[in-house]
Amino acid sequence: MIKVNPSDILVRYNVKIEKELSPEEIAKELYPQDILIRPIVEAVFEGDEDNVIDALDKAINAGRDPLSLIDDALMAGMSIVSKLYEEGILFLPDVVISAHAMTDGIEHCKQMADVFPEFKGKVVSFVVEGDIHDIGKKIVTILLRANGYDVIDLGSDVLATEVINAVKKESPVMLSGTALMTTTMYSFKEINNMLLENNIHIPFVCGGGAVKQDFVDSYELGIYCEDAADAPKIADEILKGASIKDLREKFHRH
Ligand code: B12
Repeated sequence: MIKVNPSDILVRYNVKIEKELSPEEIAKELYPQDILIRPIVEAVFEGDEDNVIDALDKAINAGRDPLSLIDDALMAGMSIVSKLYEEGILFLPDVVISAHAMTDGIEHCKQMADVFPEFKGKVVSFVVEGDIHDIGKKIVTILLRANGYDVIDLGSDVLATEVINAVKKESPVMLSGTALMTTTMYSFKEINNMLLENNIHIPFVCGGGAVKQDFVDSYELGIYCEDAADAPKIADEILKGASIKDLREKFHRH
């Protein structure tokens, strides 16, 4: 009987045995190298609230600014989750778990940040009717509060009439709206029209995943904004007297 050495066969036919990578292994490739940021990103990916808080504390104790950790670490973790979800590698329950861990982390960063005691002005923030995606709105709210604004946060899935009532009651310097879905963002137009019917002409800053500048440009009070960090900058410009036209000039992409 002929003796066959299996490894010779593999060499001869150049067989490459491929192993499918797990979501954790794929994510590891995407984690940042910074030794303080990496554990936060990893904990958000794993959806482990306790580890998120522990890792945030380590970074804060080492001198990192709690508010910049929202963008640099918590958002970075959620971006990896979003990417793998869109590629079909993760599923909705994974996203929910990570979103909760991220939300806890945002709250913790908010508590750890030095928030200004005096208010510069009021802002009303909300997520449109039918939409429960509230992570971006939470970031906008925290950054505005950290920059000295009194934010009336109406929450998510807010009816247009509730928004109008809050604006009438609070007289904010600006209205901040978030929509993450192409089906829900039309609420912005409805709110714009209701504000005009009530003769209210405040800047209505609109953002969130689904929203595009062309769309926001199509209604009178709209100012498009992609980055939460621009919200306090816009509010500061409004306090200096900038008009909606000025704000579009300054913050829209040309
Ligand atoms: C997390 C998530 C969820 C979580 C939400 C948890 C939560 N509490 O928010 C859960 C799992 C619950 C969820 C549910 C659903 N989701 Co979802 N979800 C996502 C996901 C993966 C990430 C969204 C997110 O949080 N991004 C991070 C935040 C920080 O981004 P952001 O809100 O855009 O905010 C940033 C900027 O836009 C800006 N910003 C936001 N608002 C404002 C406002 C102002 C004034 C300014 C200046 C800036 C600003 O600031 C932020 C940072 O700079 C996206 C995919 C994606 N890649 O976006 C899908 C996605 C948004 N979901 C989607 C869908 C379809 C759903 C469901 C219908 C799924 C289902 N079949 O049930 C439900 C919707 C339920 C509902 N009625 O709302 C779709 C929407 C498709 C579309 N274009 O219409 C997406 C795009 C996924 C996809 N590709 O299909 N989802």
